Amino acid sequence: SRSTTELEHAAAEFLDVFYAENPSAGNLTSRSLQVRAEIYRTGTYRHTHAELEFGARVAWRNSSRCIGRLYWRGLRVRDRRHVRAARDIASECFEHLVTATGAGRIRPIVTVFAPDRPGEPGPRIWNDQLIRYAGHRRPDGAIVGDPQNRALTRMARRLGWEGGHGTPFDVLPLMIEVPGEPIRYFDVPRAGVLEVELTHPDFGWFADLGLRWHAVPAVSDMNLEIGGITYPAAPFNGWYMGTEIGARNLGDEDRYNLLPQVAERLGLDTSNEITLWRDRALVELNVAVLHSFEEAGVTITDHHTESRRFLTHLAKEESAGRPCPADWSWIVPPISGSATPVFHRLYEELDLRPNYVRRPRAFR
Ligand code: HEM
Ligand code: NRG
Repeated sequence: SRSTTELEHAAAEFLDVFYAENPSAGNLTSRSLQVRAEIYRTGTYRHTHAELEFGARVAWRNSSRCIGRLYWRGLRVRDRRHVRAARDIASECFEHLVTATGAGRIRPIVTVFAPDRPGEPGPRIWNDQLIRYAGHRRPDGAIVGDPQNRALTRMARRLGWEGGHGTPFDVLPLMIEVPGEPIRYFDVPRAGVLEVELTHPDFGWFADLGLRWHAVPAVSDMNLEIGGITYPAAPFNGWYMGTEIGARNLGDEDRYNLLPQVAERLGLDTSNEITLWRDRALVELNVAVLHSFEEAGVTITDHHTESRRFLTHLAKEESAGRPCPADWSWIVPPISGSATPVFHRLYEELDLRPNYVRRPRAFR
């Protein structure tokens, strides 16, 4: 059938890359024949552990929106394809968080659960990250918490979740769908959620804002695609770049929207744009994030360092004779873009495989 032919092509293309980059792995021809036979017989094929590990790493290498790719070879791959029950998937996700957190020395990890097979979809995690803060709607219509997670919060409530204390930083439960079963939710144990309380090196009042953020960003709503096989549950994490928290999560108007409050505490004139109060508040928020993570001994990177590392990565990929696709609009940091070297050049835009591919939201 057409889809079998497409799978054969995608598998062949992946195996070519795998054997080209792993000369000691053995013989391309015999593995290719074996895979083709397996596809004829079963409509799919099973990656070896080495193929899965390499595929997950190259998927990171090919993630054109990621500035953090210099260390792609260091990704730790947890092969959990055999784990099927929702409760066990949840436990593995929690163990992923604990291991990745490493008491603050964060390690990049991906946990790979069962792939989609013909007539037998794999499991799905509904949360877009393993750790997400609830967005509660107050009676007066205001949102307490992260407005971005309103729909996810509603979803959790609909499933029967009664947790949360109505604070701005209530961690949502993990929602897991195993095909053929109703979706279930599982509270994330405290041990899996390291958080950093935000203080500012120069302003004592900053702590009174009561801000915090979690240490580990663990993206869980992207399909890992390797050689034509789709792994719908493959949560991955690295560490944060400060701007993700300080500029976007805390600063965006449709997120925590903190610029007006911070500007007011700084004593800035917010009645006139030419005072650049937004920009000054943004910088101080970002100083607070980097300072607080550093003090707490939690791995984080700043956008200047990370931009330079990314250019090192580009140079390394070039000398390896590989294209390195990058999306300028995601690579350039959301503050001080032109003060970083990644701003001053253009990039190849290619949609390569293996890759992590965002899947459309299943709920609203
Ligand atoms: C996106 C940094 C590790 C895959 C991003 C973004 C940043 C970033 C700043 C843009 C996010 C945004 O604007 O919302 C880093 C850093 C890492 C790291 C500092 C430290 C090790 C990883 C790992 C993977 C990965 C381990 C996968 C194995 C991706 C993908 C995106 C992305 C797929 C695009 C996400 C999307 O489309 O929403 N990364 N990253 N990154 N990163 Fe990384
Ligand atoms: N901006 C999102 C996280 C997206 C991915 N960023 C990373 N990935 N650093 C946020 O939560 O702010 N990573 O795998 O490290």
